Amino acid sequence: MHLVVGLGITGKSVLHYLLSQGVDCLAFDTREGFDLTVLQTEFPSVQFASGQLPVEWISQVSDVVISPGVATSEPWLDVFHQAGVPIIGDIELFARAVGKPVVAITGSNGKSTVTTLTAQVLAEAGYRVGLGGNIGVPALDLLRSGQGFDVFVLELSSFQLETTYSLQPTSATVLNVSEDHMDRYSGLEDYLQAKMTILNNTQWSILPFDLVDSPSSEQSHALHFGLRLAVDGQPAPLTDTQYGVIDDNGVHWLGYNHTPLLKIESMALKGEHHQLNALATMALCRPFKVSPQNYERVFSVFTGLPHRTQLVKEVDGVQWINDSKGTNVGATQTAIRSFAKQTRDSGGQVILIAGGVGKEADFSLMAKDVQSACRSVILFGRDKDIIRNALISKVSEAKMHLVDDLVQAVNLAREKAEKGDVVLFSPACASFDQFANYMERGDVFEKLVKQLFE
Ligand code: UMA
Ligand code: ADP
Repeated sequence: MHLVVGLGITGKSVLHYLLSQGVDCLAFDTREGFDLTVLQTEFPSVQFASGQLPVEWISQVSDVVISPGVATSEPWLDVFHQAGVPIIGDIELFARAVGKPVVAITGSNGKSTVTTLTAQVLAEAGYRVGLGGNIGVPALDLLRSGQGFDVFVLELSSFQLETTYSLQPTSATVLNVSEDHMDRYSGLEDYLQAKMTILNNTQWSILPFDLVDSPSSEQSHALHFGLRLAVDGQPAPLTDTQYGVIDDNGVHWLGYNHTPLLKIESMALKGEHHQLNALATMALCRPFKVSPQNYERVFSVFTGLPHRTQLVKEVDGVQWINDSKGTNVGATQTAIRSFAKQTRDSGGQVILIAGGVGKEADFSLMAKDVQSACRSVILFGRDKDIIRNALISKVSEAKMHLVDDLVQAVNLAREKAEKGDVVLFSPACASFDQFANYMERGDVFEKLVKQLFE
C-alpha cells in the first residue's frame, strides 16, 4: 500500500498514476480541516485523511510518496524512516517509468526560462517534447497524457531532487546557485548538495564556469558555460566543452570551441542573464540534433515568460516592470542590475517594490545593488521590517518606505517616479502572506498599474 502525502497538483498526479498501475493508495494532507470531499469523489477507491495521520495506517504502508512542499524531515515521518520504508517523490516514479531521453534543469534562477527555451528549441528541431515538472505540469501527468513524446524537458526543484534516486538524464544542469529556501535547508551548502544530485547519473553534465564538479561516472561528458572565461587573468579561447562568447571580427556569437551557434544581436532579449540562459540551453541540446537556424528561430522571437521582468506600461517616461517571479534575493539582484544600466543611460533610477515572505534569506546581499541603482525602495508584506533592517547598513534610511500592501506600494511608486525611471516589482520573497502564488501577485500588480493610468 502506497501512502500519498500532500494533496495539491503533485499528489493528485501521483494518485492518478499509481491507480492506473493498479497500486492501492492511502492519501494524506497535513493541513488540519482540509476539505477532502472533491478528492473523495474523484478517487472513490482511495482512503483519505487530513491533519493527523491515522495510526492504524502506519503498518499498512510499504512506500511513501511525498509532495515537494512537504519536508522529509517532518517528525511524523520518523516512524517510516525508522522502519526503512522508502520515501520518494513524483519524479522518482517518473524516472522509473519514463524510458525516453530526459533533459533536467535546476538552479536558483532561470529554471523556467531555460526549461521553456530548451523545449522550444527541441520542438523547432522536430522532436515531440513533453514539458513539465516544477514549472507547473506534474511530470507524471505527461506520462499519463498518452502522447508519444520523444524527449521530456523537466524543471526540477531542490525539493523534488531530495526524493529522486533513479533519474538518468541525457543532459542536466545546475544553472546557478544563490540563497533560497533557507527556511528548509541548514545552509547554502546543504541546498547546493540537493541541487547537484541532478548530475548524479546524467550523460552530459552542464555547469556554469564558476561551479566545479567532478563527473560522477566515466561515461559522463562535462560541459561548462559562462560569459567570461579567463586563464591566469587573461581572456581564454573556448574549448570543445566550453560554451561562451565567440568574437568573429567584432561580431559576437554564442557557441562553443570555434563553433558559433547564435548571433547575440539576433536575440530578442538583451542583457547578460538572457545570454547565460541561452548558453545553458545550447549546452543542454548538445546530445540532440539541433541546427543554428533552430536556435535563431526561437531566440529571435522569445521575449520572456509572464511575470519575469515584463514591461506592463510606459507612461511619462517611466517604465513599470512586473518581475513577480523574482522570489529570491538572487533574482531581484539580477533584475536590479539589468535595469541599472538602462536607467543610468536615460537619466533615471530604479524604484524597487519588494516584500512578502522572506524565507529566512540574507537580504543584506542586495544592499549594494539597491543603494547604487535605486531612487527608492518600497517594502510591503509580512517581512518588510526584516528586509529594512538587513538593508539599513548600506541603504540610506531616506530611500526606504514601509507600506502595508501592494496597493499602497504602487501608489507611492507613482508619487516617487521621475522621467527615465523604472518601477521594478521584484519582491525577492514568496507571496503566500497576501496572495495565492506569484502569478496572482503579478496579475494584481499589473491590474493596479493599469488602473493608475486609466
Ligand atoms: N502540504 C502538506 N504539508 C506540508 C506542505 C504541503 O500536507 O507541510 C500539502 C498542502 O496542504 C497541499 C499540498 O501539500 O495540499 C501541496 O503540495 P505542494 O506544496 O508540494 O505543491 P503542489 O501543488 O503539489 O505543487 C508542487 C510544487 N510546489 C512546491 O514545491 C511548493 C510546484 O512548484 C510545482 O509546479 C508542482 O508541484 C508540479 O511539479 C511551485 C513552487 O513554488 C511553483 N516551487 C518552489 C519554487 O519554484 O521555488 C520549489
Ligand atoms: P526560476 O524558474 O528558477 O524561478 P525563472 O526563469 O522563472 O526562474 O526566472 C525568475 C527570475 O529570475 C526572472 O524574473 C529574473 O529576474 C531572474 N533570472 C532569470 N534568469 C536568470 C539567470 N540566469 N541568473 C540570475 N537570475 C535570473
